[in-house]
Amino acid sequence: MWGLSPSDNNTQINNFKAAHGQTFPSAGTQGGGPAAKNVVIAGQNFYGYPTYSVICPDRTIHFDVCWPPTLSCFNNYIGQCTPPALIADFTADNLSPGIGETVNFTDLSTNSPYAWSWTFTPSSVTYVGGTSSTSQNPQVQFNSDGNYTVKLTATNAAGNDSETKTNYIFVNGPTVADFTADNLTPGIGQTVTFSDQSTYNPTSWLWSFTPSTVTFVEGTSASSQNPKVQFNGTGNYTVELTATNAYGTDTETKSNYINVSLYCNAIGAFNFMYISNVQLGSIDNSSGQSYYADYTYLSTDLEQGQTGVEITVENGHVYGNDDLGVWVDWNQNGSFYDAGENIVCDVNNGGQGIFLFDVPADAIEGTTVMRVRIKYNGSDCGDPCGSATYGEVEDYSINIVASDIKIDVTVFLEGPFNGFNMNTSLNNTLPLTQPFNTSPWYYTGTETVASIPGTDIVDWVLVDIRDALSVDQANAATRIGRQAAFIRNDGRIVDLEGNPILTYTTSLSDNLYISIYQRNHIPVISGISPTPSDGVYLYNFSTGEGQAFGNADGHKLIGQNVWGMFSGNSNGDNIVDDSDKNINWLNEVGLSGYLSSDVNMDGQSNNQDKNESWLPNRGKGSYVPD
Ligand SMILES: [Ca+2]
Ligand SMILES: [Ca+2]
Ligand SMILES: [Ca+2]
Ligand SMILES: [Ca+2]
Repeated sequence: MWGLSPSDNNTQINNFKAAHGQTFPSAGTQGGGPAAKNVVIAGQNFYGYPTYSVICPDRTIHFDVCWPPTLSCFNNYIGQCTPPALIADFTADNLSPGIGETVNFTDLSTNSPYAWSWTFTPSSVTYVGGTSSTSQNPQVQFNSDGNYTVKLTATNAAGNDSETKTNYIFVNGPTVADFTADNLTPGIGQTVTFSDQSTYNPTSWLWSFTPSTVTFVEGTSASSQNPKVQFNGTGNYTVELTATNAYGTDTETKSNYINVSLYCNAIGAFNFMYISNVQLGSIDNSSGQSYYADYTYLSTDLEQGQTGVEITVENGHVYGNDDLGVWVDWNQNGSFYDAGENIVCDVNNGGQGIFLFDVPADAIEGTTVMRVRIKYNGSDCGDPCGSATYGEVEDYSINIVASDIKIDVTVFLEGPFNGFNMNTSLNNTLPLTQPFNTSPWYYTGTETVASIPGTDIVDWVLVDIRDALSVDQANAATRIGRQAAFIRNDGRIVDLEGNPILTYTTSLSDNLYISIYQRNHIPVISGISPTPSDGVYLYNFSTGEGQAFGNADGHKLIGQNVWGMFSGNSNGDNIVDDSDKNINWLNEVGLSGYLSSDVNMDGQSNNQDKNESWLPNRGKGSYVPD
């Protein structure tokens, strides 16, 4: 504390204080005035009445220094005081500049410094703006990236002081690309989050995966900083990140970084709620708590398109808020995340019960995996992957088998139709192996019989089933089944044993259409799609015009309320035209046997076939979509 007698006129005192940067009140008084305040000498409060004194900051004091109290008078005494110590300090206007960017340093040292010395470690800096290492407020550019430690030594009359700020300036340079992932061994379809670890604040990113069979999810993309990625195949994926900032571009490649397995890992924990029993089809498995248990050696068959399948899960230690989730990998891609694969999702409901689900018609045939998880107290039934704090996960196998389509079809052939039923003149001459392995059918089926299953058999037929939204779309590409069968004299199509139901091992997505081929009649396709009754699609082409696509152009009224397939089509293609006569008929006319041009199927090829069957139907064509 500097002090002057307050008895001096205030102007003089204030001038003195201002000249010396003094803000404290002065102390002391002329004799007879009030006692000095806040003055302690040698540990004792000072109660004297000094006159015209100078009190130094270290509280040494000079009495009666002069009269009158003028600046020139006091200066000598003031000079005898120890000057105030300095505290060095500084700041900078940018702590993370780029290389070559100018940073302004500002001296904040106290108590009137008059000299400065700046030191940068490392020393690779350039002073600009006419400043130098001895400027009070230097302007500095940094020549390389990384951390710089800054030291200022400032000096005043009392001596000097240093302030060192370690790694005070971080200089951005060209980015160095790097990254991590939160799961290096995901299952197919499990989401992996990548985290950019590139240095020096990159501003753009480009991720690439090899193989490229990945899907960016949750709104991220190949140019996100932290993309979320699902892997669509098993095996190793190499991951590459190219990061760019204002100073450069860098690429980090991690070879075989992600190893994708067929099914993700999943596990629960703690011996509270657990799966104590699972029943599905032929599976009935009781178990204790094992956090994760692989029961994929247990399998049950489910049919494609099967509806109302019942699954029962029991919880060995029920808490009211337990959750149950069941997933089946219907498309057998190793992931439980596909649409429709979470077949049971029961939340806050004891984690057990009996549930119904449907097997998708397009579930892939063969063995797939079902995952069951019980966990505790969530707002969802859990994730098929990963760990839960409580509960258990169990895996089972499901064998998806094709569903059967059974059809019972009646159709008449114009050629052998006699007004009541069909003649069986060819029964003795029918081949024992299906006759459609030639033009135009090229059907490669191996249907063979030891003997014709009945004397009422008229001929072989070839029966397609097609799966389409409408009959006009039911082209050959929609065919889901084809087999050779026999047609009986009452029009019923029978299998190789003579049973009137044909079974196809396949499944249907849309509508079923049935098309019938015979060697020398025009093929037909069902004009409407039948619905099954007791599991059998019943269809009778003969009962009406609309029963065949094309109506009266698609088939023919051949008797009293009986519709049948056009005859005259010797070569079995889609039209009755001159080639049926000029090639097939002309080659065979006069012969007997199992003949293509014997279109009335009486065992002989002659003028009757040409004149009564071929000629009236000449120009008729098939409505079966190609
Ligand atoms: Ca269990
Ligand atoms: Ca799947
Ligand atoms: Ca023809
Ligand atoms: Ca004939």
